[in-house]
Amino acid sequence: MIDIQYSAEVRAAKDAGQPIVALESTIITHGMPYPQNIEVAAQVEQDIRDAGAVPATIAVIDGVLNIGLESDQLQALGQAQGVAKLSRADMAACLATGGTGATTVAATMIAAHYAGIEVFATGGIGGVHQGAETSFDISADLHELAQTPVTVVAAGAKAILDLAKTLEVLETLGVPVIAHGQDEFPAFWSAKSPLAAPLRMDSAEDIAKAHAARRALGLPGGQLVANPIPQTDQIAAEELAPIIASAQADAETHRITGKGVTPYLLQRIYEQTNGRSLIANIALVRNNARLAAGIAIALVKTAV
Ligand code: PSU
Ligand code: MN
Repeated sequence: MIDIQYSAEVRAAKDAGQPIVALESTIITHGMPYPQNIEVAAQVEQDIRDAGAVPATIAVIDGVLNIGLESDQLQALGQAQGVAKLSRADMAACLATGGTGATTVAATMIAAHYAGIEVFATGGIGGVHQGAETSFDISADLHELAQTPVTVVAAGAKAILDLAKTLEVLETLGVPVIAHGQDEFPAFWSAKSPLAAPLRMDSAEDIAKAHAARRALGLPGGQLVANPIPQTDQIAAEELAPIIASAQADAETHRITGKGVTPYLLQRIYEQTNGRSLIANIALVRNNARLAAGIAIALVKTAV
C-alpha cells in the first residue's frame, strides 16, 4: 500500500461528491521561478474555488502521495531545493524511498485517477520535442493521455515542441484533442496556430459529456482539451521564434538532455522575454483552471 494524504478541503469534497480539479506541481517547482510560483499556485486554486469546484494540487512529499496541499506544504514545496520531477517511470520509486517530488502531467494523471479525480488543469503538456527524429525526446505525457482516463485542460503545447508531430503522435495513440471555442490547435503563448485541431467543442458541458461517453465505452485513455490563451495575454509567434531557437541552441551547447530539457528551455525563454513569458503563462493557467472547474461541475451533473 502507498501512503496517501488528502487535504482537509479535498477530503470533504470527496465525501460530499463535489467537483474536484487536480493541479500538477512540476509547474511550481520546475516551471516558474520563486516567489511567483507560490503566488500563482495559490491564485489558481482560488480561481477553481471561485468557479465552484475544489482544487487538488498533487505532489509526493516525504514518500506520501498528497492529494491537495495545505498552504504551508505549498509554501515549502515552492521554495525547496532539489525536488525531483516525477513522471510515470519514477513516481512509485519516490513513494517507496520516502522522497519528495513534483508531479508532471503524466504523474498527476496517475495520482488523480487513483484518487477518483477526473479533471485536471495545467499550462502546457509535454510533447514531441523539435529534433525528436534524432533525440527521441517524446514526453511520457502523451502515452499517459492514451491510457489514463483523466480530462486534461492545457493551452496546447509550446513552440519549444514540434506541434505537428505532437498532434500526429496523439492521433496514433487515439487521444481526443479538443480545441475549446476555435478550430485551430492553440500554441500556448499564441491562441492560434496554423494547425487545425482534430475536434472542437464550445462548452464545458459537451466536454464533460464526451468524457462520460468514453467512460461508458470503457475506453482507457483521457482527453486533451486545448484551451487558447486569452487574446490580450498573447505573445506573437514571430516574436518568440528566434528566442526559442536560441534557447534550443543553448540547450545543445550545454548538452541538456532528458528531464532537464523542458525546465531549461522555459527558464531561458523567461530570461530572454524579460519575464513576459511568465505573465502569459499565468494568464493561460488561470484560464485553464476556470474551464476545468466548469467541466468538473458539468461532470458531476452528468453522473446524477
Ligand atoms: N510545459 C510547460 N510548463 C511546464 C511543463 C510543460 O509549459 O511546467 C512541465 C509539465 O509538468 C509537463 C512536463 O508534464 O513539463 C513535461 O516534461 P517532459 O517534457 O520532460 O516530459
Ligand atoms: Mn523529455
